[in-house]
Amino acid sequence: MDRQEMIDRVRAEMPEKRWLHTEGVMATAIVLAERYGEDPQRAELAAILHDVAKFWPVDRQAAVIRDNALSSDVLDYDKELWHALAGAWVAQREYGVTDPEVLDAINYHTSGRRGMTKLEKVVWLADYIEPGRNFPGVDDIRALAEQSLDRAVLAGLDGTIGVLIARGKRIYPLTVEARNGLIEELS
Ligand code: DGI
Ligand code: FE
Ligand code: FE
Ligand code: FE
Repeated sequence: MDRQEMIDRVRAEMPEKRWLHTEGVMATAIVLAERYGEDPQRAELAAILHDVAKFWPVDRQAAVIRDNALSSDVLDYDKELWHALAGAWVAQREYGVTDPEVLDAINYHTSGRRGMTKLEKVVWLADYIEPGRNFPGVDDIRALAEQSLDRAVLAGLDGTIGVLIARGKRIYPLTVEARNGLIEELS
């Protein structure tokens, strides 16, 4: 499938507002990839597809996870986490993506995980700081992203975990592991 056909198909899966977010993630992922020595084309490919399942009914997201024996422990945690696993599966099965690192970048774009690859960090951070995001603190992380990929991802994880704690929600263990791993990498 060529790039434009993929873009047209993904765009049709979501409201226009979410497509604009995806375009922001694509552009930001390319910039970060160039800055930190990752392949911009692979970063863009993961970005195009990262939220492909975001607007599916949650039952359909859960069915993909359950029926294909993906990490089913995620079904015990917030539904916001599910579209990432469903998206990676769809990227492989319906969009013909074969690059395992691109598939992992989609799969872990919400939770993160310990020992994230550079490509995973680039996509995770691009999702967090693309120009359409405007939550408190995002400008500080945009500034950090110019200095250190690891420190910016760590700050983003701190932000997400802080919001989950403030809302009284549980934290998916891979997110805690992602944060612990980055602190170890940085020390
Ligand atoms: O799909 P997006 O909105 O672009 O962003 P995303 O895929 O990073 O989803 C982030 C949402 O997931 C964020 O609002 C917080 C929520 N969430 C719920 N539980 C967890 C979680 N995020 C992480 N990283 N870990 C969790 O345990
Ligand atoms: Fe997402
Ligand atoms: Fe995210
Ligand atoms: Fe996103």
